[in-house]
Amino acid sequence: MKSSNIDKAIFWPALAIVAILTIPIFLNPKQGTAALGKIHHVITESLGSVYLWAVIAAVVFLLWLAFSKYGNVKFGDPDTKPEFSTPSWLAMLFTAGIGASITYWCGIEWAYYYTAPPFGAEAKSMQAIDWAATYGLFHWGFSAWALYCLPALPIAYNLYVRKKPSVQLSAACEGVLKKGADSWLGKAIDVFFIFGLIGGMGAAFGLGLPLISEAVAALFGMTRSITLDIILIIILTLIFCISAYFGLKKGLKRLANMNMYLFLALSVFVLLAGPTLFIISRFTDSVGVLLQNFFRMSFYTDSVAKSGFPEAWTIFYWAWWFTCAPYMGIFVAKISKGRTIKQIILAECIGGTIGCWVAFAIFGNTGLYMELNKIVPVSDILETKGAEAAIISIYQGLPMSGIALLAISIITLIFLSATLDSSSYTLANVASRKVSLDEEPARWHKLVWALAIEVVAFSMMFSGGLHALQSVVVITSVPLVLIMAMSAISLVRWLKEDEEKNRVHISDIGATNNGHVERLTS
Ligand code: NM2
Repeated sequence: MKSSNIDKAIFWPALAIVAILTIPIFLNPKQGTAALGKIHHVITESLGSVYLWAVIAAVVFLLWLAFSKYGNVKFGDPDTKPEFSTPSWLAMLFTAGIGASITYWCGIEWAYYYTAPPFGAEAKSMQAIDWAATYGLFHWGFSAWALYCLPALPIAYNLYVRKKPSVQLSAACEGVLKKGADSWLGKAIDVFFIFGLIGGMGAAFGLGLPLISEAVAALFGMTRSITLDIILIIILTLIFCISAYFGLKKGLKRLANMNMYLFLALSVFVLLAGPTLFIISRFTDSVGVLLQNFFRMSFYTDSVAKSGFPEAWTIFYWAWWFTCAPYMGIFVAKISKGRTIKQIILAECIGGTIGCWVAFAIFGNTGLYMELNKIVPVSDILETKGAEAAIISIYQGLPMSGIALLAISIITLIFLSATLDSSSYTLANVASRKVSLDEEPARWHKLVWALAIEVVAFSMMFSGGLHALQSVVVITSVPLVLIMAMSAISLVRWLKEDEEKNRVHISDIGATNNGHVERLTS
């Protein structure tokens, strides 16, 4: 691909808003972050409820779609067989959507809720323990995966049923774009997609890097420093450049898959070496608390006591899943030829949830056990030394902690390089004109987006840490709430339109040709 293939109407505006977001932070970290915090506050104050309603709407919409007559609509011709076996398809779905951020949050999320619980509970009380062990399952459960799943459907429908060779988010919204994906509104959608993804992946970086840094420091008995952080960023960028310049894309993909097995092995190790019975019974308890309170948690705005919990956590998390959802949608669409709407919905919402729940149950409850039994003062470490040190202290409380620390550093490092590679690839594709599905974007173009992600991550790390990160994620997610709704409406329009054009009821076709909808006119 030559430089002339850059879509200037997408590339420059996207780069410009990333610069507008980060330059003030670099110029004046304190004031820059405070300004971001203000915007964040205004958004969550005024739009907080919108996020909560949007997520529930996504869950209800997908439930309806999966079990409606459209659930059997197949992505491809009636005789199209799925490209990948179901187990590897499920594994790919999970690996694509979950990266370094799970290695971070599954160990420590509970501690924030334990010390500052929701619903007016007293810090470190029995109720706080219940919420602490449960909220992680909520923020990484089926509501979150419903957001991930939503864009995959219109993108895949456009690709395999309408047979349009585009995976752009704007193309997935064409059903509601009067002037098509090439209109200014279409370009704006792609610009906002880029903006959101850089915020979402920047956040994964802003958390993952300090975690590796802390683990490496603990392994070698040093204290974590900016120099170590910078060395690690350089190593990561080098891995990225080597893979991009020497065409090691397949190698990196294989490495990312192996990484999942490594993470699985570490989970089994922690399950067995940690408090096995507590993990299982506390998880069981938490599932009960979640099912009992699902709607309460889903609609919790804390409108009178105003503890700030929903804004700081639930809305931040929904925003984060929103920012990464279209990227996930593109990937899922590409690997889901031959699957049905219902299969994708169930695979993501049930399969994805189970994957996250296993990690949260094992790592989170191990930390909680250490805290409650005074083996490691996790919450004190969180308060005095920060989240990374607290996560590492949990590993240090396990037998063979050196191996566990080495494993978590390698796992997070590989997660981050794979994320850098695949998100910069997607960003470069979206910011290019008429790239066919298999055409590779220019290496320099990928490098620009990889650097943009790193710069955003750096700005978060060296300004307000978690607060800056939450602000950036929330700010970058706003347009995506509307865009995701547009893509869902677009899908329903297409489904109805195509059903009419066939002049046959889809469920009637379902009996004869496996639910595939064929457009007579395309
Ligand atoms: N989510 C899952 O690399 C990553 O971990 C990004 C973050 C949306 C919270 C995904």
